Amino acid sequence: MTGDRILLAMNGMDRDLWARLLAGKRPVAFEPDAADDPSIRFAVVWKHRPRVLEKLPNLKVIFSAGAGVDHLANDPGLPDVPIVRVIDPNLTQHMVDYVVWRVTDHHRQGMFYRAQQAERRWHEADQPVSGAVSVGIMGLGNLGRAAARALLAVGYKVNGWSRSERQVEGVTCFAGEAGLTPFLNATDILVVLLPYTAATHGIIDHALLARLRRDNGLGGACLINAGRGKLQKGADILRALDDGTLKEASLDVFEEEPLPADSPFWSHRQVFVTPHAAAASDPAHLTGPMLAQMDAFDRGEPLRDLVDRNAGY
Ligand code: NDP
Ligand code: OXD
Repeated sequence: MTGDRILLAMNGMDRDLWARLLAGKRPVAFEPDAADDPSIRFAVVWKHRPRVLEKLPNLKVIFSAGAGVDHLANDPGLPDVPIVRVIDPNLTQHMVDYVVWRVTDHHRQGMFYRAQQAERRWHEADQPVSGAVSVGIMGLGNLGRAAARALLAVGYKVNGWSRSERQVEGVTCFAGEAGLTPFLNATDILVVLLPYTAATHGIIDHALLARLRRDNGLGGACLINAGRGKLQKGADILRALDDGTLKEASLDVFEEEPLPADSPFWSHRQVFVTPHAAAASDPAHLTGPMLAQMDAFDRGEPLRDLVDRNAGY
């Protein structure tokens, strides 16, 4: 136990549970009680109130309580200290489970069969085998690579797209602006696992969706977005669904969350909605590694899972 306190500045997460799990090892303080507390060297944050961290005179490291760090961009006074983000096997496995579930559901015509069951209709749809379906993953990071490995194990062909050139065994990799069109042209089911940055804002628009492969054994192209809502233009997705550019979509994230009650996505028969639930941060799995990183930092060892502030992820 050290004399330092960890600041918990969280909105939309159960900070009391986080505090209970951290407090046995290091004392915690809550924002706003600890506004300019010199004993605070570490802050664990999720959608924190802007300008609270800049008041901490001895802050050394910010820990994002999630894998995505776009929530930090809302703070114009973010101190210039290292930012550690979540890379956690439990969260990764949840995302892999979600992606495999949604890909196999679109592939095996889940929406068609659920609608048919409601009408008590007995008709067998054409069904390509997984090896005849290409899944394209936008974002070949920690989550995208894990999802790719699982999809390959099921039997799908897998394409991947990233900012820099990547090599992932079994995956046909594309990179950058030049790689985007060939990546999309070779993809039947698009899985979006990108971070939200200035460069990815609104990237999932009608023009991008129009480049997916529609002439396939599935009867059209499908979209799965579990990255961030602001990666997509919702109105373009609706237009793409209505004009046949897209066959179906599974959306876990939305431009506005919670999804407003009057959003057309709720009742669209080609859309499957989940409430940003693909892979939640579980403090029971995350606090141990965070505390271990704090101990390592105190011993002068390098931090892991650091955010590149220039790239924004
Ligand atoms: P990583 O940082 O490990 O990977 C990000 C990937 O996206 C990298 O491959 C990166 O390319 C690529 N990328 C970033 N910017 C661009 C760009 N402009 N053009 C092309 N590729 C780009 O992130 P994770 O895999 O850990 O997480 C991805 C996102 O998933 C998170 O940022 C978060 O938004 C979301 N998420 C959603 C959850 C949910 O419940 N819905 C839960 C957890 C995370 P390169 O390899 O070249 O760096
Ligand atoms: C995350 C999330 O970024 O839950 O971890 O969205």
